[in-house]
Amino acid sequence: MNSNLYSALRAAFPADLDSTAIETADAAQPRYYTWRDLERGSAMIANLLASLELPPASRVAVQTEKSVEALMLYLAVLRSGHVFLPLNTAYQAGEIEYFVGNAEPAVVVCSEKNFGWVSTIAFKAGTKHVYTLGEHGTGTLLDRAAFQPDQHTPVPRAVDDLAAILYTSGTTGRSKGAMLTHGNLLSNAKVLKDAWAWQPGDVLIHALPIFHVHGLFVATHGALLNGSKMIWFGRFDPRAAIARFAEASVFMGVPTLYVRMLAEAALTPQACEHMRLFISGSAPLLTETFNDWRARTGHTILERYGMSETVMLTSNPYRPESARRGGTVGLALPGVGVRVRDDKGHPLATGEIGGIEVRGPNVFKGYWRMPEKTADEFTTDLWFKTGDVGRIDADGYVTIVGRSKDLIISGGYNVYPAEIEGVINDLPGVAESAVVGVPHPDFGEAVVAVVVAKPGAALDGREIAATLKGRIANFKVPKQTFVVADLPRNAMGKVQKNLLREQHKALFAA
Ligand code: MCA
Ligand code: AMP
Repeated sequence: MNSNLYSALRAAFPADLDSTAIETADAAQPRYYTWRDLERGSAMIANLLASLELPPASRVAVQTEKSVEALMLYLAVLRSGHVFLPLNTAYQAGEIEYFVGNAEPAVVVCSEKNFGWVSTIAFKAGTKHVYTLGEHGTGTLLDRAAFQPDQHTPVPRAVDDLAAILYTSGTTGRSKGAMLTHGNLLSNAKVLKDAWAWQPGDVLIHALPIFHVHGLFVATHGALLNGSKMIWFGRFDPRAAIARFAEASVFMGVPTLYVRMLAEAALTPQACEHMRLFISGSAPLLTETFNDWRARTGHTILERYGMSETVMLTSNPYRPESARRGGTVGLALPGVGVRVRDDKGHPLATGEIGGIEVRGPNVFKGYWRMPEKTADEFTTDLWFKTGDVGRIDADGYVTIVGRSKDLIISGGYNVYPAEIEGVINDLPGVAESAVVGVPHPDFGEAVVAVVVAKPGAALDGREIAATLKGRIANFKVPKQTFVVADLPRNAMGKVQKNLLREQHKALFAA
């Protein structure tokens, strides 16, 4: 049986292939892509990939601006049976060097402006093919694909075959590539189609980046598997998004998007009249935002919970709307097991707080070329340890109360303090550092660094941040950097990050 995810998505395309699948929203002149365009465009790229005669399951690493053509490239990689490796556009050379070195992609696709440095890194790592893809469909990828036939039969794939690798840092150290299979992605997309009651005529406003689970899988699979049109924003603009609510029915966002839309006077019940469903995830939605949204629009945001390793694992109910509980991430999705255990692996009673664990067809296959790390993250009875801490109440609602992993989530992007501390500690004159997350009215949490200078060295917080900008993705750069005489430590000598968080908690108070 062919379990290629593309085949399942293709089977859901509407009968009228000349109807609009995607309308772009941020340029003055919208562009319209039909379902046939998606089918033909992805076929041509898939044929280009086939012409390269790559070994099966080759990695195709992609760091490009958001565009419909970039989505076609994703679909083409699925069709061709290779493995899609999306990379955040904010990543700098050092980060890309690590991902490319680790994943050894056969093909790298980058934006035209980055071709010089990305191709240098890729060729050094042994990649044979580097193409460019610009925001408006320019670049060598489509130039070459233009000569390819526009018919392509998806390569048969088994449920367990890899479809994508998503890099995520997990608990410690360098990023690990979470290997997701065609079966993981399709089972989750089908479960969400039912759970969120996707229906004929639904239109999705797509305003998230397409290099992470939320925008790439949850949003696009949802629309494609329902044959639903997408209104496609390359960049999120709160006012422009609200202006399109009148033609749409579903919106998905990280909490920051909701906070930014709440600041717009145009957000009224009338503006939302046509909308059916607002979904939030990737970071905790403050109860305040949940309540404000209901008061302003009459709609109750449906919050769900997911991870790169597990796609979606819980969701608040679709119906009745009154069953969507603010501050909770809802119930385990059908077919997904969610449990809470203490740190010795003992089961906990209802309502008790412990580590959240998950199993099901959504759970990834393991970390790319890291069998020991993979084994560490699973229990002996093969449940995946999420690193999130929470409780499950008597009705099955899951509440996340914290994280055992040292992770900051800023505007929906994950930042691992250990990684930032490592980069800061390597700067001249730095003795040591501690990186923490503190509340931020826009990003939810903001990255703050506290740095100790070596004896005799003079350091400046702003200069440190400026240096970091060239080395790590912008969203990881501390919004504030303090230089201090020493870090607070406990009797064991461990840095007391809780004291730093407490000390700086009002830094960005609204
Ligand atoms: C941009 N900046 C940020 C962030 N985004 N800083 C911290 N956190 C961020 N998330 C930087 C910019 O580089 C800039 O720096 C400054 O902050 C202000 O930028 P601004 O123009 O406000 O940013 P923006 O371009 O409007 O982007 C904000 C954003 C974006 C729209 C909220 O971050 C975003 O699209 N977030 C969504 C992320 C996402 O899709 N996550 C899903 C992960 P400077 O001024 O120095 O240049 S998937 C996942 O988590 C799981 C599986 C799940 O459950 O979904
Ligand atoms: P990622 O590594 O990008 O897959 O991020 C996964 C992490 O995001 C999870 O382990 C959670 O800590 C967090 N997360 C996702 N959705 C939610 C949510 N609705 N509420 C709180 N945290 C969330």
